[in-house]
Amino acid sequence: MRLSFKTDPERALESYRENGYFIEEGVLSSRDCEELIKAGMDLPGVKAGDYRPAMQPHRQNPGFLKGMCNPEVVRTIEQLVGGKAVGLQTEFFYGKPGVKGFSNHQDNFFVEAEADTFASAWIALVDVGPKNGGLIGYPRSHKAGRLPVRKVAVGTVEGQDPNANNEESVVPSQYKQVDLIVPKGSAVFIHSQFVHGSRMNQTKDYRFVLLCTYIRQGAGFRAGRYAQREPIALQEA
Ligand SMILES: O=C(O)CCC(=O)C(=O)O
Repeated sequence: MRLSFKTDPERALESYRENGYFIEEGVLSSRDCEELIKAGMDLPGVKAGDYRPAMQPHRQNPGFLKGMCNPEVVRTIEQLVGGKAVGLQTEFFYGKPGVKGFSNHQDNFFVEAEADTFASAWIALVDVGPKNGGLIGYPRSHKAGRLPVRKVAVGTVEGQDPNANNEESVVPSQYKQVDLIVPKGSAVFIHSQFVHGSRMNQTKDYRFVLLCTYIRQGAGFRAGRYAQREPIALQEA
């Protein structure tokens, strides 16, 4: 049987602490996924033809908080950050066919929190794997501390987050890349220092994902000019 926070939270937490990430299946129902996709497709930006990920979409439609405040996600996140959590950011990814992925990065490069106070839940709203813009990760890389970055020559990519390809983490050679296979409705819990990126979507279908990030209540973080993070109370709208 697959390891799960639902049935064996201690071993699941151990696995997260060892690897820097954990895939929890069956977090959102198919209906929840469809509702979030519909909410994403109803945002004014995409209606005007802008397929860049929608940053903080809950500020336009509080319905996105249903994903962020999912009780199972919040319960798990509070184990990962070691106490009561607040949300910091929602981001809805369309993953338009052909769009280039994210360069390798540690989420904490952007957020500058204390390492163990900050974690993300990357929630797949469709099945996601290497062909359709899947995540790439480097198991145990969260133990390497804050890694240096180098500039990448790609710059802004149409249909992608404007900060996705400005720089990339320099990953020490002992960490080996793996592709994460994430069924629809599953959450990938990501440690603040876990190096990850994503592949190009080579299919004809959109790759819908809701990314939610969280921090231990009271811990420091960088608001950021683009994301403009501020604490979000974790009560369902
Ligand atoms: O969904 C993706 O393509 C990658 C997103 C990501 O890693 C991030 O926003 O931190």
